[in-house]
Amino acid sequence: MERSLVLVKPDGVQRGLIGEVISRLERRGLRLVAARFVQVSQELAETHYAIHKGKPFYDGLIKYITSAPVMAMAWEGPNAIAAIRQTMGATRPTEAAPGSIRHDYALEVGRNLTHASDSGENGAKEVALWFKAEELVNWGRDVDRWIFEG
Ligand code: IDP
Ligand code: MG
Repeated sequence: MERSLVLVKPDGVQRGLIGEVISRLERRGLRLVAARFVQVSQELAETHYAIHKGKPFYDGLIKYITSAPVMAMAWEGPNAIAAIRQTMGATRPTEAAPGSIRHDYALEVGRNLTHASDSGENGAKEVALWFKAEELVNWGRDVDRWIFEG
């Protein structure tokens, strides 16, 4: 079972796409673990995007993610990392697969609506950065056995 941080970034929130993102992840069969609507601080933004520090788009990225509230969530499931990144689509919306969120709703890489963790290890790290342990809900659904093979 993998976990991923998912953010509906400020553009997604402003455009009323929180429900669309949640709906697509639910429909995929993923299980929600935690959710928090939050105005991102400069400090959290810099820690979250530390790997991109020094890149030409870094300052714009920090400005973007702190510009308005985001919907932060943790989702889990088998192959959650690959499944969620596929549902989001490639980083550049014009390279995102048809039917993915970034393909269907976005045009520019700097306004690409969502964040999803890129590995199981980073998923665990990012979920721990954005949520306290007591905010993570351990639960099961009756339908899990029809979605999760194991
Ligand atoms: P990801 O969100 O698909 O994992 P990353 O390469 O980790 O993509 O980049 C993080 C975020 O930084 C992207 O989602 C996008 O918002 C922004 N970004 C990445 N590359 C560029 C760029 O060339 N110009 C502007 N923003 C960028
Ligand atoms: Mg990334």
